[in-house]
Parts: sequence; C-alpha cells; structure tokens
Amino acid sequence: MVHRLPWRIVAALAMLSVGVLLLGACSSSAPQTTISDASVNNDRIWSVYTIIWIAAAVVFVAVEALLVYTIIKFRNKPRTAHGRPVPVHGNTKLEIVWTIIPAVVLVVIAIPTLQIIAELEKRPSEADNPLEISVIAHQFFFEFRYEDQGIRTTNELHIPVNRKVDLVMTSNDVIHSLWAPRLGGKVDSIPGRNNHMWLEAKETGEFDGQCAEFCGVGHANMRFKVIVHDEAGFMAWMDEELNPTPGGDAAAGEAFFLNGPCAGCHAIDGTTAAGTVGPNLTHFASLPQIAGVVPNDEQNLRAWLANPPAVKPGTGMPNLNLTPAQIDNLVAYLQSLK
Ligand code: HEC
Ligand SMILES: [Cu+2]
Repeated sequence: MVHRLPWRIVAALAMLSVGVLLLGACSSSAPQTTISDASVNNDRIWSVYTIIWIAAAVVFVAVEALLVYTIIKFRNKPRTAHGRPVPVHGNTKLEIVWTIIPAVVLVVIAIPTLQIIAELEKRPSEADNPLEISVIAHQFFFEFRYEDQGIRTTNELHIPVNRKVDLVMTSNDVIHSLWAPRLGGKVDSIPGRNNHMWLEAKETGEFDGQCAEFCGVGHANMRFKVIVHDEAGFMAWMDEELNPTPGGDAAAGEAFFLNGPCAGCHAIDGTTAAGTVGPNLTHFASLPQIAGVVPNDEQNLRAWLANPPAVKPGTGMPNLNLTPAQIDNLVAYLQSLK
C-alpha cells in the first residue's frame, strides 16, 4: 500500500496546479474575459453568477463533507468486521430532504436569473436617452451605422461611456453574432430580422470583440473593436467622421486593413493578413493597374475603395461603405506597399 502514496501526492499536486492555472485565467483584465465589470450589463450577469457560485460552493462543501464522513465512518474495519454490511432500503425522511433542498436552491437561482434576463432583453426607453446604432453583419466584417448622425464605420464601434447604446442588429448574408466579451453580448445577427441588444460601458478604452457564430472561411478574422469614449471624446470622434482632416495616416490604414474586412480577403506578406479571396497586395503600389482595369493612381484607388463594382462591374470585391477617413488612411497605407 505504502508505495502508492507518492502517486496520490503527485496527482493531488497536479490537480491543484491545474486549478490555480484555471483561476488565473479568470483575471478580469484578460482582453476576452466575460468576468468583467466594464459594462452595466456584464455587472448584472456577474451578480447572478455570484449567487450561483456561492450556491455551488455551499453544495460542494456539504456533499464533500458527507462523502468524507461516510468514507471514514463506514470504512472497512478489518479487526471488527465479521461478515457483510447490513443491507438498507430507502429512507423516506432523507429522500424528502434531498429533494426539497435542491428545489429550494434552484428557485433561489431562478428568480434573479429570470429578472436579469428580462432586464437585458428590454429595449432602452426614451428616458434612458439611448444612442441607437444599426449593426449589419457581413461575411466577414461588421458594419455600424449611426443613422441619426449619418456616420458609418466598419469593425469599429465607437460609443460614449455611461450611456445606453441600443443596437439594432441584422445580417446581410448568413447568421453572425456580435460579441465583445468584456462589454456583453452575444446576440445573433440574422438576415431579414432585427434583433436587439443594449450595452452600457462603464469604462473608457478599447475592447476586443468578434463574430461568435461560425459564418464561413473568414469567420476567425471577423473581429471588431469597441472604442468607448468619454463624452467630449465621442463628440470629437463624430466631428472627425463628419469632417475628416485631409491626408491619410498609413499606420491607421494598416491597422484598419489588418483588423478590418480587407484581411479576410487579401494577404500581405509579413503581416497577419492572409485572405485568399482577393489578390495578394504585398507589392500593390508597384502594379500598373488596379484590378486590371484602371491605371494605379491615387484618384482611381480612391474610387476603387469607395465602390469597386462601380469601377469594375461584377468584381468580387464588394462595396464596403468605407468612410472618407478610412479611405484616406487606406490610400496612404496601400501606396506604401512597393
Ligand atoms: C469579399 C472579399 C474582399 C474584401 C472584403 C476586400 N477585397 Fe479587395 N479585392 C477583392 C477581390 C476579389 C479583388 C479582385 C477584384 C478584381 O480584379 O475584379 C480585390 C481587389 C482589390 C484591390 C486591387 C488589387 C489589384 O491587384 O489590382 C485593392 C487595392 C483592394 N482590393 C483593396 C482592398 C481593401 C483596402 C480592402 C478593405 C477595405 C479590401 N480590398 C477588401 C476582394 C475583397
Ligand atoms: Cu460572422
């Protein structure tokens, strides 16, 4: 018997370290954690999570205590044992108790859960002064339209802090799902249907998000960012979108290319862009023509980016509804790809 002991210790240590590692993964600063209080809606979910966690911990301790007690109390005692254990059949009192306790636990969990589901499903009212944004999912990028303000963005959801954002979600093709784990979600975008979801960020900053519903070959690249601004920053952003300062920023263009829809279809060697639907753009600036139809100059590149099918009818590159600022940045970046 003694020779088994080290193995048990090793196994116990291994389980302990796995547990510690798993707990480490719960850090609320991880970029994709749902255990985050960066938004009001995640806070609400977290409050139910806490209740469930405590209930589970109590049940765990009680059951393990009973188990350990039983193992010790009814263990095989070689010196006193004479024959088999006494067979027992049923114990009505015990069975009633262990039916009622779980029922009570489930009710305790169900009440706040249902309350919070209802709260999260409810559309913000006028009194909340929500910012309404339409979300149109495409293979493989998200388009955000601020209809009242006349602004459109791709893969960048700019929102103000401490204000409810009312997202009206649909899809252009297949089912997608918008999910920014630290802020909340996820709700499906379904063609021909408007789904609703609200968010209220409590912190400014940048938050990662992605499509959470397998939607085709570009699914893994269907990422987006939520940029939460303070009140003044949000106004400044809107202002810049509506009246972009001329002259593009190549670094911003590159960031947009790699994180936006472009990388889903195009590859650029030496970067993470590895799409295969469209041409490889590693040396785009050295090409004589754009899409083989017009000379490769700045004006034509702007026209191409603004609306490819208008330059080359039937082309496989869709109109991505880029904003003037995005086009400026992309032109600066693409022209640096010699
Ligand atoms: C849905 C896939 C798709 C997406 C998304 C896409 N493209 Fe394209 N792109 C294509 C295809 C296909 C072509 C080839 C068009 C043709 O020749 O008819 C192309 C062509 C181009 C060309 C001309 C290349 C050449 O060799 O002449 C440029 C430049 C370009 N895309 C830039 C971009 C940028 C910048 C983005 C992101 C804003 C982007 N594309 C997003 C599919 C895509
Ligand atoms: Cu998707």
